Amino acid sequence: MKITNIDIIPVAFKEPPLRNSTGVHEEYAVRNLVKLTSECGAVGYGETLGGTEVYSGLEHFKKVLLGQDPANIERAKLLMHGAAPNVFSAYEVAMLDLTGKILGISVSELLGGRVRDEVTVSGYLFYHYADENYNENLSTESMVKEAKYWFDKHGFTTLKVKGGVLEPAEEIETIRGLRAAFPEAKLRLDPNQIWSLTTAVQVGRALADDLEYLEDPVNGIEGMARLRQLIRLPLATNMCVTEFDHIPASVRANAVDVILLDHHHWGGLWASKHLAVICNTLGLDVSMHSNSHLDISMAAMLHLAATIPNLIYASDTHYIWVNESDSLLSTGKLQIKDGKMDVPTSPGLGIDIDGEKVATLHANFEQHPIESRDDITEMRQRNCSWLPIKPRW
Ligand code: GKR
Ligand code: MG
Repeated sequence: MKITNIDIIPVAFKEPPLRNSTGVHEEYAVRNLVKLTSECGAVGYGETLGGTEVYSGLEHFKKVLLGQDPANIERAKLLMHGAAPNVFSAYEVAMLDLTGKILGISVSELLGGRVRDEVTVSGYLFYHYADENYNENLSTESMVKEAKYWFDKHGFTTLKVKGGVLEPAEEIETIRGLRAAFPEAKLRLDPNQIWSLTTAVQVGRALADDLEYLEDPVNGIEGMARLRQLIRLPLATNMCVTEFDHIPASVRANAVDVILLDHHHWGGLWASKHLAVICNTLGLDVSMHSNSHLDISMAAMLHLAATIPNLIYASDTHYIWVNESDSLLSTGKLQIKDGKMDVPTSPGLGIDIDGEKVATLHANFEQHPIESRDDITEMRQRNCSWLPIKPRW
């Protein structure tokens, strides 16, 4: 088995103007797709972050992977020494997809087998401005209303609010509104490190009985460690522990309870599985992080989640914000029912990529060749006095 051709395909898809503590999402989100072809004509896909830096990294490592065996991930990792984790992960997913298709087994089977056939996902709620599909949602009232819409559509049992957008007192009200509207739901709040320690203590104490965990309320391992001594809510992170080298310091400082896996950022599916084992050994919990993504990443996330026994939390995904018309799949978007997604079972990632849809999203990219995501500049188009102040409150 040999990789005989590699295509790197930048794509762009529409997103609503979702708010976060940094600013607002641009009209288009970008991703880089990897398409590997083997000597027998089989094809495997990977997906990773968009932007020119990642694109150049993917292009750079083409030459070392051409002619290699897609089943030999460890060898590829050595040959790609120095590759950014988000570059390696795209190749790794594509190699697993390709190998699975050639062998007739799924990626989750290649990763050791499924411990679950469906994955619980959280309903990822954002405050946002209005666009052609959504009314403005910048208050507790509109957030609860929109949560009801998503709940009716997908039956989520866990809701995550992207916070750090409104005054902290208003975000406390939002969580209380969601708690009243969804008494059974598990709730999370993630203000992306925008609060001071004092604010985080106030919010953490006010919501002590309402949240399953508080995600990245304050900056850094030290900040999280100090906060952890002052509130009783579990603390989760995808911002202060983002590399294997961060784990010892965070454990010594007793900084976090939950580390969010993300195969794009941690260097692939296998690396994420290793992280889950390390967390288990250290008595830490794992959950799954998400950023704007398309169907290939969704499928990879499902296969990964299916193989991690200690992944007891619902996995985050931005997938609900992808328009049906932007799905890359011939069958349309993967479904979320009762807050769960089926893990695809056919060979490889188990999804059927429609080449014409890929071409359409690539054409979108050519019209909107975004070099790197910039929520701050986008926010300044709406509010020229906006500055990326941290902490803001
Ligand atoms: O999409 O605005 C966003 C999120 O804030 C994303 O960029 C984060 O990476 O959702 C993510 C998180 O911090 O959990
Ligand atoms: Mg987060």
